[in-house]
Amino acid sequence: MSSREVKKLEVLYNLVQASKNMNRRISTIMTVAAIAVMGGALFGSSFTAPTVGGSAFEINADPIKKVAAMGGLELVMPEAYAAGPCADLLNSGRPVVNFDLTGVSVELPSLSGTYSAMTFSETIPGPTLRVTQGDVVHMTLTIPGDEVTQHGNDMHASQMSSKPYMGAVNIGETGEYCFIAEVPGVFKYHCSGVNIAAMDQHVLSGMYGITIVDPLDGYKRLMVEKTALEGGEVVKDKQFYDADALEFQLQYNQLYLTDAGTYDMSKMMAHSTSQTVVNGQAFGYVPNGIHNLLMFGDANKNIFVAQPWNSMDLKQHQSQLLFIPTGEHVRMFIENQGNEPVYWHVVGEIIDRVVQGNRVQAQGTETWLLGGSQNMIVDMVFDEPGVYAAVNHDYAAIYSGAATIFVAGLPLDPVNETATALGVVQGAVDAGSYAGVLGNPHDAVPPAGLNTISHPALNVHCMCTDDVANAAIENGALPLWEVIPAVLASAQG
Ligand SMILES: [Cu+2]
Repeated sequence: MSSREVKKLEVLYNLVQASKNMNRRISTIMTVAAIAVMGGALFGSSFTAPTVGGSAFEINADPIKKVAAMGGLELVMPEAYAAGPCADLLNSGRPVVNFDLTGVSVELPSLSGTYSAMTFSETIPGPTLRVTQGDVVHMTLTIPGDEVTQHGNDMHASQMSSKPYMGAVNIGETGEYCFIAEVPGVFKYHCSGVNIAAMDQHVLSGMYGITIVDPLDGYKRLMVEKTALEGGEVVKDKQFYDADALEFQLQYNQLYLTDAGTYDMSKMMAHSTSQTVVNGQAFGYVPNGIHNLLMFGDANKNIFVAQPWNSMDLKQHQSQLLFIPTGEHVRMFIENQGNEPVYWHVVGEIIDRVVQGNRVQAQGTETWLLGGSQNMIVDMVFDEPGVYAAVNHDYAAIYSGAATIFVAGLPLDPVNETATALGVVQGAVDAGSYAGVLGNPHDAVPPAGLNTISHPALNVHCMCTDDVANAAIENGALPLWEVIPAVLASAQG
């Protein structure tokens, strides 16, 4: 970048600062953009498909054939959604939260090309529902007239008979049911297939999400074990953090795919995972070309071992990093949506607390196991600036996609130096993390709840359609793939 271009960016930045109080979103966009062009290089398109899986496997297909011949594992649930308890609950005087979903089959990208995805509302995972304990949830599921199959929705936050409420909704129709969210915690919801038949295909192709039920009296403050030196003696020095926290959501699942990108039931039966996905994407929270540029001035010089989603051309599917300040209470809502255990661990950190159903399950643990359809709320404080990887500590899962990178604090000296040189570092310093200039991926951030600390900015990242990405932009998330080339062009013009 020439000094003239740097000067232009300085002028741009000053303008941004002047208007900061008037328009925070624009300010953030410009600050983000200024940071992102510091390396002065153009972005290369470098989608690279790592080899994943591919090993031959042999199983006895006879049971599968029998299941298929039966038409699936169909329970006797002939009704579609009957008239449920909605009328009474909607007029009960409790707060009512509407949750409207559509069942839509779409093509979405994976590491091995595109695949036949099934979604709730064109995004994987489906939208997160967040309510307070005691609220009435009014769920509707609409199947558009041009959809290829029926769908259902089983919400684990409810306590009601699967028959008749969770049966299949016909194409072109809308089903509904209502329930009181009585138990706080994180709860899976998932397509129940066509009255259970093909439920595995629908869920493992993307039809899942979570409900967060906040405890009626809010979350608990966090205690973290520390020690201190007092008069030459090591003594306990417990640290306490307010219940308010910076929040993330991570959902784990597998893809079982044929070479043609369709669901492979025989691979599922053999537990032969094609890709391990976190929020619908394998390696979706790792560095991309922007971060390469910021670190080394070269978009194509990868700074992480696996960066399959580097290019700006990938838009909302470009991978993004998760940024957090050190010394802050971080709350993560984690669900195992899949078919394999999740041994949840953060490389370089200790899990300060595990909560399920608003009851503490563990404190000071290195790893916590989630079986299929199991959840937890993790409370952590990242002590030291640095780069941390949240993994499923099953090596097959790590190597097939379950590595999620958090950057705590402002630990990357090359980035800090260029930021300082351009005078745009303040956004990051104010936020205590690079989220102050690049934002956090919006699909990793749940809706705000009772004890939520807001993120300084969000960027657009999701395993979703362009329509969903555009809606996120409308809501203020930053389309980095548009912002950065635009300011690059401006700086060079
Ligand atoms: Cu479905």
